[in-house]
Amino acid sequence: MNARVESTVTDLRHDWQRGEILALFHQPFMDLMYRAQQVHRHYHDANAVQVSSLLSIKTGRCSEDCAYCPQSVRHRDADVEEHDLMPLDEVVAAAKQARASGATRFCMGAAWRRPKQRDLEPVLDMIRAVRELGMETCVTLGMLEADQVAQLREAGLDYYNHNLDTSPEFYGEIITTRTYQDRLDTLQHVREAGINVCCGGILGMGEDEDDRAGLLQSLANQPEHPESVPINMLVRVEGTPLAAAEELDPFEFVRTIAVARILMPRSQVRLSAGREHMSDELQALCFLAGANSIFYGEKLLTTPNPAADADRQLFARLGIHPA
Ligand code: SAM
Ligand code: DTB
Ligand code: SF4
Repeated sequence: MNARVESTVTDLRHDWQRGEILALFHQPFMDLMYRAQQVHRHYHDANAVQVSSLLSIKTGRCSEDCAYCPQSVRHRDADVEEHDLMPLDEVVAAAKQARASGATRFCMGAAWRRPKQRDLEPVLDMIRAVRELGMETCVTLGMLEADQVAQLREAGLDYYNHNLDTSPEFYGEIITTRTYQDRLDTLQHVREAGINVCCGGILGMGEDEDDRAGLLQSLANQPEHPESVPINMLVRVEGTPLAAAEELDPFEFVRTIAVARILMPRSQVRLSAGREHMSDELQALCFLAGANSIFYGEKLLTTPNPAADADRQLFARLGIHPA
């Protein structure tokens, strides 16, 4: 590797300017993919993809108004099977099934704005039980105070997922019930407690390229790069305000993954929601751009995901091994 390439792949920067990020987006596709691959191969096994599995442990009736989400209490026309917090034995059974199908991390999501103490306690038991199965644990429970984060840490939580979703400028078009700063505050509590941060966003919500660059800028310029960066393609759910959002050019999606890889070289970049509507070829381009993690299993939280069998076949065809 020549000296110039070496210096561009080894920098871990937290001072990215919007213009620099846009310049990456505007490179010819082949040049961008080449650079992303160089960075990717410097830090990661290019043929390994981490697999996580998701379970919605509490579904629906959330008091936030996220325009993309079928679980908001405001989106009554969205058809989700609402349920209160699941019993521990059902969660453990789902985690065992996920482990048997090859998942190494089990992510539990709850449709809360912020958990109450009586909500949190049973979740702590779930974290302990899933860890005992030898799996990594991740939860996404909404906003948290520092003392709640301490309890999660005590229970042995590995990752906390809390997304910035989009750029600071576009955010107000999508959510009005909490601010960008609220999210940054929760992320700070999580990071300060030493829990790995899983933080990303959603594309295809009507944002423009400047917003996609702004999302990546906010992610990369945090004091530390999130260990895991989920990039979701909007799942357009009937009954939500974004049900008829215009489809994003798939190459823009791939470009965003490539730029995320360049900005956050060490992070796991997850090709997250939206794979159900992606061809195998598009997913392969996402892996080539530097995505190295997926959600495995036929359901995300409330919407479908490709069957584990289909993913195993895709991995086999691409010579990818699960990590
Ligand atoms: N209530 C918690 C929160 O918002 O932090 C946790 C659960 S919430 C459903 C987790 C993430 O799922 C959201 O931050 C959002 O990025 C993603 N998400 C929700 N609905 C989606 C959709 N229709 N398409 C793509 N991603 C979605
Ligand atoms: C993330 O960024 N994507 C996942 C996970 N974190 C919790 C959730 C995707 C949800 C897609 C819509 C649904 O299934 O309800
Ligand atoms: Fe609630 Fe999370 Fe859905 Fe927003 S994304 S409405 S916070 S469950």
